[in-house]
Amino acid sequence: MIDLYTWTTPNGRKVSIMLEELGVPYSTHSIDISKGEQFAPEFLKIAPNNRIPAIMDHETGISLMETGAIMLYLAEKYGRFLPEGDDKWSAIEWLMWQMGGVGPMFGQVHHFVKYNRGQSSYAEERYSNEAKRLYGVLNTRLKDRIFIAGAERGEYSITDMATWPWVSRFEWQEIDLNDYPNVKDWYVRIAERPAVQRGYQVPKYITKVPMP
Ligand SMILES: N[C@@H](CCC(=O)N[C@@H](CS)C(=O)NCC(=O)O)C(=O)O
Repeated sequence: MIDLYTWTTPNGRKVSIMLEELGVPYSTHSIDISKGEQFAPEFLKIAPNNRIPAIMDHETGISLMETGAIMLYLAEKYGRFLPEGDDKWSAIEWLMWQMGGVGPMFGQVHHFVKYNRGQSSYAEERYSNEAKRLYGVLNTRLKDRIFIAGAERGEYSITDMATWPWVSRFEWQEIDLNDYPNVKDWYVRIAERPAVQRGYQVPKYITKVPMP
């Protein structure tokens, strides 16, 4: 059994969506980051960076923080959602793009544009422009593909599951998905998956999956 420590955020949803896609049993533990629960000593034992999500796999005794590591671990353990051969590397390449680009930059847009508008016009402009650039990169990547990585037109992988929850906050980012039609099609394709709908509502229901 896997214990998932999470909250209703893009990083948390990456892992709950993957666990739902895998269809494996897991127990959810809410870590309410608005109440500072990410700093509790018990949580820090498995998540020393005091960020959600984290997992504890009681079958193997392995605990992990950092969504990139968690998703690669689950993909290897269950033999799913990571393409084989050379395509594995394009999946990892774009997973790292998400981890190093989309997550941190979109996160800053949420911080400065959604929650602290007016505090720093430089930061608002800098991170909004960076987010738009990243949407453009993804739109180009999806020009002839239905998923981000994988053979031919692509195959659904951890790379999509890692990126999609950040795009699901397009309204917070003041992004009109009609400006990025390939991203919009990809977003809707994934949003319609039942496992994604379920994983989005972990650890609790906040809103419906946003649709453009
Ligand atoms: N690189 C980390 C980022 C995790 C992260 O930033 N999580 C946020 C929620 S999306 C968090 O726990 N924030 C708590 C805080 O800022 O104190 C990962 O991919 O797991």
